[in-house]
Amino acid sequence: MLNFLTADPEVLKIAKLEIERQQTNLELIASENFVSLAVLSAAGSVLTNKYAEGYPGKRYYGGCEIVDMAEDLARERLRKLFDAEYVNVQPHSGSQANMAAYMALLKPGDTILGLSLDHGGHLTHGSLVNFSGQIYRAVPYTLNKETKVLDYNLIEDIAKREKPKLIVMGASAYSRDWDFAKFRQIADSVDAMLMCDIAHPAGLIAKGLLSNPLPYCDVVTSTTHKTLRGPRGGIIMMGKDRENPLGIKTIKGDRLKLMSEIFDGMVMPGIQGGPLMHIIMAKAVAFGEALQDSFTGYAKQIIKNAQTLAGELINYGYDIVSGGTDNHLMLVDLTKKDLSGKKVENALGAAGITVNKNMIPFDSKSPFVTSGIRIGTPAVTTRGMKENEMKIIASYIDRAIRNLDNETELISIRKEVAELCGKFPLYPELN
Ligand code: DSN
Repeated sequence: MLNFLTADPEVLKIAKLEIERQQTNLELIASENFVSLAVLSAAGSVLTNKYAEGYPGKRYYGGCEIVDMAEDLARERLRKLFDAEYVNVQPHSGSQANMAAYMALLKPGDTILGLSLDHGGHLTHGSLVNFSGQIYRAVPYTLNKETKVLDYNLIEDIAKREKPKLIVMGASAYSRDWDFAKFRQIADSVDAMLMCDIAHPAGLIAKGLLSNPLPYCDVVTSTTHKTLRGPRGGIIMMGKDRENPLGIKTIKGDRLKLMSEIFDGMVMPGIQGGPLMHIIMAKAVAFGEALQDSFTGYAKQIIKNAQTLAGELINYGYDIVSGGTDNHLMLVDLTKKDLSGKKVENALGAAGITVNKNMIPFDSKSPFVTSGIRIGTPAVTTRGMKENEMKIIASYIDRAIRNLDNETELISIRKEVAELCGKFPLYPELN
């Protein structure tokens, strides 16, 4: 693939450096993964050349017969993967999927309830620095102060007091499973619509390893590039058998058509123009991969790895928020160690271990400093690493944190990290 970049040495150099960085570092950012060469090829294909505003069979441009096949294939595979009734594969990102969902269901000024950003929520779940907190009246819910897990009584109290039009579930840094039925009950008790953003655990939910929100939600959004291991992008889905959330009376069979028109129309022309057809084809490839039985083994291993890593870190004396993990990630609370996430992120970076600093619930430090780091296992699991490697990684993390200011020790860990990575080759075809 890089052969084609030889005419542009400046870009070739950047591409080579990034391949090398990915190959030689331990990628523990919970929202990242390594796509297959097939996904990479589709994302780099000639479909990037095609304008295709509209939807299959109903485009504003000629010459869309072939890209229609790509989008139909992506839609069909995604429907199958989540047993969904309605899907839209055009959102360029998770944020745009969320924006389209909100704009389809809400009016400016309506109240939304979402998990607070500093308790693991996402910017688009009502943060004041994001459109979601500026266009809508956003009220946050938080985790329980003692247990650091979702507190359904608290959420119910907030919902009863604030009467939201939409309750948003989902998180970017929460390691426990969700009781979606309980949320539905809360939403019904205040006549609210219910949405879930499954960007992080989508691949685990698709394989039945975590609770599935589709039967309970009016709409479900996701990205495609985290545990789902596809290209960067967003999707919107609706499960089967729910009434339409806007309460418009339909006879059975019309619901899909109506909601498709509402959500499809809000994605394009509502907030987007031409879809990224190369990315949609790459999504089709990734959904095809996720449908295979082997993906179940991969998804199971992500969770086993996260649980092993969390257990090891606890043994080394670290606090894991909520005491452990049910999914692909964990939040390490550094308060007891009197360290900031920023300092630890930098030290681990110097040791060849990539993580991100992250607020912990009730954090006293700013988002630029933080009292925690977030660690995830999807990418290292893709490399083939298992429980044994998680134990080694935990020991590296502990050593690096105990030697934050010892450059020689950090460089020595970095060498060991590169050796470990060398045993689990990544993209050797690109060398
Ligand atoms: N930036 C993503 C994450 O890291 O979780 C969410 O958008």
